[in-house]
Amino acid sequence: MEALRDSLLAGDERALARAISLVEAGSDAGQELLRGLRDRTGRAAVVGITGSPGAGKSTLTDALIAVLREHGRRVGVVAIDPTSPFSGGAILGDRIRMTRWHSDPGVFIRSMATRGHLGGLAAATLQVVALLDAVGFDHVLIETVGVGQSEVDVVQAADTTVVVLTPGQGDGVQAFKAGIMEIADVFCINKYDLPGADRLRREVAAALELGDHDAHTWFPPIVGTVAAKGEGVATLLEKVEEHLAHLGAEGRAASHRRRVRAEVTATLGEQVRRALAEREAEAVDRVLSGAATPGAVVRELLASLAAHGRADGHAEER
Ligand SMILES: Nc1nc2c(ncn2[C@@H]2O[C@H](COP(=O)(O)OP(=O)(O)OP(=O)(O)O)[C@@H](O)[C@H]2O)c(=O)[nH]1
Ligand SMILES: [Mg+2]
Repeated sequence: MEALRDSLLAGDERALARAISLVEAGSDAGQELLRGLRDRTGRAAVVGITGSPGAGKSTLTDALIAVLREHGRRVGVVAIDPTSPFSGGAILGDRIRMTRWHSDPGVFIRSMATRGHLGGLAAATLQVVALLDAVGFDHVLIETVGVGQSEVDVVQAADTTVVVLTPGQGDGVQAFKAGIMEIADVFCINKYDLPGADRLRREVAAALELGDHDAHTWFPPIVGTVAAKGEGVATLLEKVEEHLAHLGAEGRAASHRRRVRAEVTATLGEQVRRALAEREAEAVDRVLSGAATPGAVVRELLASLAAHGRADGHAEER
């Protein structure tokens, strides 16, 4: 582990790939490695990129990497592989597009499968972000599908959340419904080459005007992009940087703390969920027969969690 840590901090890419696999799997070794690196986290700008399936998030991420590389920034990307039926075919496209960065040591891209994490996807994602942060990536981009569809809440994970909308899909209206207006720090209207883009921009602007804001609140800017051609992407990055500057050191520290809190909460949820899964039938039987209340069943569950000392949530796997 010591050797792995040293190689990691020396910028060894293979060591990074190995460390990420350990962390992603939720292994004890990975957890311990990350613990020893925690004091190095909180420096990267963590940017969430969210939007409906097919909105162009991956294309945009790729274009953002290009601009960030022009500025000499090191970029880590964590993409949650969508397994939804809407976007099942996109993964291959992502892989092909992203391979152009393979030979660039300043870029590290990790696609997270939605299965196979002992501690759950949300915790694993946040931990991979923390690792990329610790080893010195300047920006860490998280790509996930929209709020409510994803197991990973980008709002809790990111310093800055970019919401990607596209014209002609009723996306504008959907965004208002899904409460997306509240989570966006920056709006990106992608596929600006398609009809209806201007109208969507006006709709979003009008909706934003309705909210209350004063001189101190951040007013989310709206940026039009054609990600497929890289158009507008430099402006999008400028707006992201402006938001990061608006947060300042204090806001960034708060957001770093929120990220760790989300990690702990996700781990808690996963452990309780697993413990319950094991004893669910028994618990339901006892409530059904009147032998116990749901509250009592949960208290017993938590007591047994504590008694088994499953501090890492996967003692049963060892
Ligand atoms: N016309 C147009 N098409 C675009 C633009 N940006 C991306 N696309 C296309 O939109 C499709 C989906 O792009 P992706 O980047 O895979 O979208 P995504 O949001 O990552 O999709 P999922 O990860 O499956 O949710 C691809 O065929 C892209 O080529 C754009 O600015 N204009
Ligand atoms: Mg994608």
